[in-house]
Amino acid sequence: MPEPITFPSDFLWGAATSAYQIEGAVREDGRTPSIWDTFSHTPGRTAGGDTGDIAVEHYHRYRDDVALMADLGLNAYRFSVSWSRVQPTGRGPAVQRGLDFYRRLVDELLARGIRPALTLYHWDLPQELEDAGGWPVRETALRFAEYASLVGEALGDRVSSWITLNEPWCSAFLGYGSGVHAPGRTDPAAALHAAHHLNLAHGLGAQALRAALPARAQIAVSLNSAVVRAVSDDPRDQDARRRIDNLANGIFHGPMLHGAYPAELFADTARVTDWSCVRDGDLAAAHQPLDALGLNYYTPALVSAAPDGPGSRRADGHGASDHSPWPGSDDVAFHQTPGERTEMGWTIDPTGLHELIMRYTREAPGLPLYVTENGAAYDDKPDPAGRVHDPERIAYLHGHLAAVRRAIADGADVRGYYLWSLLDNFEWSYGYGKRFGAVYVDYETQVRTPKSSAHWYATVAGAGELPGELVAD
Ligand code: GBH
Repeated sequence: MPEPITFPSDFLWGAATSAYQIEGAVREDGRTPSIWDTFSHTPGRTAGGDTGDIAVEHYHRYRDDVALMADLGLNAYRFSVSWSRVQPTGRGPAVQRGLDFYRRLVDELLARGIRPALTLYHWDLPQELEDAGGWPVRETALRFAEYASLVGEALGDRVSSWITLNEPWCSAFLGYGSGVHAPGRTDPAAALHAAHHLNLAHGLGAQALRAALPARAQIAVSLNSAVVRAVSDDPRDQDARRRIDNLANGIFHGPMLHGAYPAELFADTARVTDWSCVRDGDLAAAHQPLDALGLNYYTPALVSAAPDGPGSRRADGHGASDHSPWPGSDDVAFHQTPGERTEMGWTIDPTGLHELIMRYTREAPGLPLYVTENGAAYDDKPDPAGRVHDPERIAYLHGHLAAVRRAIADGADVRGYYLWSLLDNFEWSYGYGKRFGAVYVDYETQVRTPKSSAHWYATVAGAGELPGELVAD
């Protein structure tokens, strides 16, 4: 047997969720619709017309869910706040009942020794703000800063890890570019403007949090942080790689970490927008000191120059849309990375996670890193005895945690790992058909059953080490 792979003793072993994917209770205690309520209720937008109306009823079952986390030995939990639950119109004073829910949740976590990490924005913009223009308009960034300050004031005494935005790439480019996410718009210029205003929102939000929170609080952002590879060394393929990398990574980490967009981005997208939305001082505002960086990783991307010119792109794993989420990149083709895939069709490649962590170790020297999401969807089903065996997920987690440990050995400062996801939940445009949970949810009864991967993860978290080799369950 190879030696077990030991992690630092203060490593955080967590799981992650987001508000719209688990809470349900969408009309309770003053909550108003977000863009995801509107989108999921629009025919044809989600698989089977699924919505988050009920989801996994976490709003009412949060106590049991926290108890479940404690049973699994987790010492960290990343969740998001529903903006329209605490500030229904996206403006003005907070709704106490909304804030009280998160206060109760956090108190429950703290009582069980689980460290909360709070994400302010995981894609659920209050519909009223979308009606006023959404992320493509500047005002939304200012509203986000106000919201950040309300939540910071209310929960700063008990939450010490804060994340401004989750995966702004998805908000901008899936929401306003390909339209497979809410609000479902397909306007490449709007998508780029949304990206800029998300950068601004992050910076203004971080400033607002800094003012509202005690000094010990940690402020971070969770980026998609894609791993983009080219099919060959051919300069045309390398150029395609560089452009997609800038649209996936540099467009956000440039302003947030370095106070500047990648120089070539403006030229690469000149046919789409003149970038007049960028005003003096915006990049300085986006560039706020951070205490940590969150990386979400699922699968690498593989690109080439389109062999037959613009229009010959292939599907890139973001659901069916005739519209590209990559503005100005019609001459880039996306390829399937070879290898085994999960139920999402995403290739399993732990080397991508190692590569990503090492890249951000160079990009942001000295900044502690967290893997704020990583996980896999499989077609899980209970056996006749009611147990759920998911050896594929165990293998996925083992491979990716081993990659994290290799990165630590190579000098990366990774402080924790949040498995996506604690529970099976509403997988956005895929609805309830794709199960990412370590815990199985029966959507008829809402009964939770930890899968074998949950038991495996509990053992790993408890020991602080990975078995040296995978033993089939
Ligand atoms: C995350 O999004 C979300 O934060 C979470 O809410 C969601 O449930 C979870 O993942 C599972 O989907 O274009 O070739 O680079 C992940 C969205 C999926 C976007 C992988 C980038 C890479 C394919 N990401 N995708 S590529």
